[in-house]
Amino acid sequence: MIHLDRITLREIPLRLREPFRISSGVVEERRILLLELHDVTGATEWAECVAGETPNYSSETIDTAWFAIREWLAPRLLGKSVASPEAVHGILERNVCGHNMAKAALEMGCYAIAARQQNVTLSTLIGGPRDRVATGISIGIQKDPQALVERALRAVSDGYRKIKVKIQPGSDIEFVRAVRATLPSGTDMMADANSAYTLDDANHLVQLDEFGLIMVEQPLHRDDLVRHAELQRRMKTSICLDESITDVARCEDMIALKSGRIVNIKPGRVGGYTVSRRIHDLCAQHGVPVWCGGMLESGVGRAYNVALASLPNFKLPGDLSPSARYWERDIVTPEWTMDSEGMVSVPRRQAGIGVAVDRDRIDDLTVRHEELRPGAA
Ligand code: OSB
Ligand code: MG
Repeated sequence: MIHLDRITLREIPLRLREPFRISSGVVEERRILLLELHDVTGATEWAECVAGETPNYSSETIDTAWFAIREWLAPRLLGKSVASPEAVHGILERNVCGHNMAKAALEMGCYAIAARQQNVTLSTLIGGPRDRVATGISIGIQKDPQALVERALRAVSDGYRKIKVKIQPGSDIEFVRAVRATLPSGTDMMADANSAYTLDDANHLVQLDEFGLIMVEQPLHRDDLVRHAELQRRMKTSICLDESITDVARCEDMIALKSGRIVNIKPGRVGGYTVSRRIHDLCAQHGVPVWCGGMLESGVGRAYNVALASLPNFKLPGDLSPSARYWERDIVTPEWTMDSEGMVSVPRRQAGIGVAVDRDRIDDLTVRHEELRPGAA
């Protein structure tokens, strides 16, 4: 039983160690939205809303998420008894379109509260058997191929098991060619376009086939499942969908239409763990591998992604880089680390999200704060 009596929202700025550029924009400083959920039993847990600063990846931003949580979503949970975290998705979904990242933050927070109550870690609660998860890196668009090559070589020597490079028109074929020519042969590589192309670019994109990429992620617009299917027919390289897969039905459509062969699951994008697990199971039934994407989360959001990636059909390395790849200092203890084999350990000792959150540091960093209580909205 989950019965929340208080949810605290906070915004903290966290500067990235290096700017992260994708085809639709660049981020230098993340505005991290943290939630602290308080249950009447005394259980508390932290969650993170992964919405960005601007609506370039999805229509949500930290500010729309804050509003949606306060006005529409948190009031459905505060002061109410909910039988299990599995029930939360339906409660938040009813008559509220979209706002998946806002919904996910609350919903996943409820899973963590349930884990606390049962004195288990998140991964145990959701049935993830793995003790370590394989990790890849997502490298932003660089100024020239040489800069990208240097960055990718460093990542391989750090131990990353998959090298993903961001591409856009003008920074694509020659960039990938340079990296492929330099990395040890057999290194798993992929490219992510974040919807930068149209079907008119099909002949151009087919040039990627010569590099043996394990996949090309989201080449076309998020709504273009039919056009992705046409592109997939023309390309040897497997298409992986990210932005397009916002719920189970979109994933069923991808499979039926053959719009792609691999799915990037980001729990924030699909509204939380319940839908993530359904997509995971659906893909498993159809032999479609999935992997866990990232949204430049702090160590709090990372905990949820790592636990999710401990499920068995997460067959490919996730964008689950350790804390030091993003931040001078993370907000959790211990910080997330990766071993020389490119593996991140799934926490098994501490109940809930499995890492301690540095409250004093968060207090120092907080630039915006709001307490939500039952009946207040
Ligand atoms: O498309 O996967 C993406 C970051 C922000 C928005 C979209 C994406 C990304 C990443 C970052 O690739 C992955 C990470 O968190 O390391
Ligand atoms: Mg992506």
